[in-house]
Formats: sequence, C-alpha cells, structure tokens
Amino acid sequence: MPEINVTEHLLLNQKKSPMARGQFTHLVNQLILSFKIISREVSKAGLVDILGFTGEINVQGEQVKKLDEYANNVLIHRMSRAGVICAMSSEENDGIIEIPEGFPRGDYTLVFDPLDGSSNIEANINIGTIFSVYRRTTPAEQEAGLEDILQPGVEQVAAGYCIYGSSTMLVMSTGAGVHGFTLDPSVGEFLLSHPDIKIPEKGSTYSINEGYTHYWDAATREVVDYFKDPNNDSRKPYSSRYIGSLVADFHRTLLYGGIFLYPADMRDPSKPKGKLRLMSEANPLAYIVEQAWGLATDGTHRILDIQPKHLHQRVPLIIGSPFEVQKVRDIYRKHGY
Ligand code: AHM
Ligand code: MG
Repeated sequence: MPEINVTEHLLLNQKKSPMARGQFTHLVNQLILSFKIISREVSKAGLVDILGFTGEINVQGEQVKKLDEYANNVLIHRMSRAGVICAMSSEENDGIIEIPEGFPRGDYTLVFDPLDGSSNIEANINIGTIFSVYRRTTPAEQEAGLEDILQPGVEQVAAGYCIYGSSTMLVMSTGAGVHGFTLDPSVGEFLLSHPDIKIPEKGSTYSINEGYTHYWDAATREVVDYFKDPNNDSRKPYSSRYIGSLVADFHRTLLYGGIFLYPADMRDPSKPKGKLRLMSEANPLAYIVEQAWGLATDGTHRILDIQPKHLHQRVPLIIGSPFEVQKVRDIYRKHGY
C-alpha cells in the first residue's frame, strides 16, 4: 500500500466528503500536531516526573492528573490560536472556552476529552484523546456561544480519537467512512493503516463494569445475563473484556465487534444517567460507530439524536455491533424503556 498521510487522504476523498477545504484541513493539521505532542509526553511519562496528581479537583469532582492537564493545555493553546475555531469545550473545563482576544475566529467549534482513561496512566494502559467538530450555527459576526456547541451529535462534521498505546493511532471520520492512521515515529506522520473500517455485524465479547451489577435495574441485568447465557443466539457465552479506558474498550469493539455498555445505575442518585459524557465521549464515538455501520443508543434513543442541554451532561452508552446493540434495545423495550 503506498504510504499516505491524513491530509493527503482528506484531499483524495474530497469528492466524498466536501470537508477538505483549507480551513478544515488546517483544523485537522492542528489537531494532529496536538496529538503528536501529547503522544510524545505520554510515551515518556515513565521517564520524567510528570505522573501523579496535581492536587486539583476538576469540574467533574475528580482529581486531575498532570498528564490530563498537560493534554488539555496543549489542545486549548493550539486550537484556540489556529484561526479556525470560534469556541471550544473540554471535559476538564467547566464552561465554554473562548478564543483569546486578537486571534481570528473560524467557522468551527470543537469539543474534546483531552486524555480519557487517565486513571490507567500509571499502569501503562492505553489512554486517548476524543474529539468532535461542529460547524457554528450563529452568524460569523457574532461572538460564538453555548448554542454553537450544544448541538446534537448528528450535526458533527468530523469526530474521532487518538489512542496512545503500543503505537499511537488516529481513528477519524469526516462523514465518509472511518479511517485509521498509525503514527510512524521515524517520519513523524500518521500514515493510513486501517482504511475504511467496518465493525463486524456481530461479535463475541461484551464490555461492562460488572462490579456495579447490584446497582443495575432488571433490564440491564437481563442484558448481561443474555451475553453470559450458553443458550443465547450464539449458543455460547460471550467473553467478557473490560479495560476501564473508554477509548481502548471502544477501539477493541470497533475492530473485533461486540458491545460496550456503560448503563445508568443507582450508585449515585445525583448521576442517574450513567457516567460517560454525551458531548465529549458518547457523541464522537457514536459518530464513528455509525460511520463504521454499527449502532449507539442510550437504551431508548439513538445517541446522535439527543439534544444536549448542558456541556457536561451524562448519558448511558450502549455501543457496538448492530446485532448486539439491537439485542439490548429489544430487551430494554420489553422492560418498558
Ligand atoms: P475519565 O474521563 O475521568 O477518564 O472517565 C471516563 C472513564 C472511561 O475511560 C471509562 O470507560 C470509564 O471511565 C470507566 O469507569 P468505571 O471505572 O466506573 O468503570
Ligand atoms: Mg473521559
């Protein structure tokens, strides 16, 4: 296969996806540079004194790790000065991130989780950056605001994630399929390694934090029982796989098929909607999975159709191969969802 990088791929696919115009290409190039910088820091994390907590608590009430903060700063700094974004939102920041005075504004808004799965950093487990790009909805002369960001996932014009692991890989879609690019450190470029990814129609693994079984409702318990049942449609139990790092669990599910679930639970009455965030986690992965012919639901609604009400809204996430996601929807429907 001739070596081709992300920008070349975008330009080659211009007909299928009209996104490869100058401003959008520049946006992707700035994201890529941010991912390379974050990847460099992640890969030397064991070598420098960058691991550990900063001692601060982020807007979700979790302790902030130094690498999360680093990744967040890289993305905010680079993307707010790129001249292509008019407003941003990060999982680590309470409100909307405005573009500093004096820098040009562009047509796009960006939502990101700078370093998902960061509780796994010390164990050398894959972590990743997740992102979504939208086009602004308000007139360009106006200062961009919340409404330019709070759009349903179906309005995304691009989304993806960069996974930092045994190799660094960018998986993204601009609405014309899903393509994977692996960072070749010897040339410093993300090269096309996984063209046109399609999730298998049916898989053989399920992925859920089963430690919370006692907090689930009857429908979710029946769902998981189905996957473990030797008499299910596959006539054998599914294998259980759970890393606890969404990007890693999703990436495996995308490539091998099967299902990932983070359902609602009764653990914390203040979080009745699950743990994962609609804007920075569920929407971009739902966009990717649908572009790869998979499905994503909150149990009742298609994730991409949900109208977000606030930036850090949580949502149950059930995502993966069509067969398994449809099965879960059927069981939930039977329980009156
Ligand atoms: P984070 O954004 O604070 O890293 O939290 C999200 C992570 C996901 O990567 C993962 O799927 C989930 O939390 C795991 O949660 P749990 O430990 O409750 O299973
Ligand atoms: Mg996260």
